[in-house]
Amino acid sequence: MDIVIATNNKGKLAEIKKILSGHNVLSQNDVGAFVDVEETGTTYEENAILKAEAVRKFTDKIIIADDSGLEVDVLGGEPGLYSARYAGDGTTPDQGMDKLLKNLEGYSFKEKTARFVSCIVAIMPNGEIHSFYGECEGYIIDEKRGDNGFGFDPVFWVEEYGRTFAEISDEEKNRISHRYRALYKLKEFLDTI
Ligand code: ITT
Repeated sequence: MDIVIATNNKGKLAEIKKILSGHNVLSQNDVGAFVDVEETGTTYEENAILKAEAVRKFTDKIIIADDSGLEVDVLGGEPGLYSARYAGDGTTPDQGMDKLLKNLEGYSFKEKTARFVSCIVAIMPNGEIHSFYGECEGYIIDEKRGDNGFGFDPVFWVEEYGRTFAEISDEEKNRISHRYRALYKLKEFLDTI
């Protein structure tokens, strides 16, 4: 099955390609969709739909988009929906992590529970929309560790491996991640059609 991924995030694209390896996965650029939508939605699902819809005029294949975020409990769920621009528009993931570590100063490790959340939306050629969710629980540590992955991976520590998402391999992350869990549900759905 041909599937087009609506994202400008290279780390995300690489992950999705690996997880959906049984399918022919194309990037939005592969179908000439050089778009970058404003994420004005008030939920992950709304934002994922905005991204997928923007690619729709370029292809009649299945389009999927991910909207995701990191929710930290003692920060009331922040940065959440605003994870990509936590330190302001146009800032780097490194700056986002610096802001997060600063806001979490003084909390103990055990208090810094957090989860990554992913909403994967698939828009089918007939316009039907299907949404799938995945979560992964962990803790925010007080320094950046590891070079793999992207975004907040260096500060997100998971009990399963006793390491951060940036210290484990792609294969290890793709066994437990929020995105894997949402994509697994998408894969099950695609198997039924
Ligand atoms: P697209 O919208 O083009 O897909 P984006 O990076 O802007 O790319 P989001 O709006 O969904 O994507 O923002 C999600 C942010 O949440 C992302 O930029 C990271 O900061 C963080 N994030 C989500 N999943 C992550 C993961 O697996 N590892 C690390 N950080 C992640």
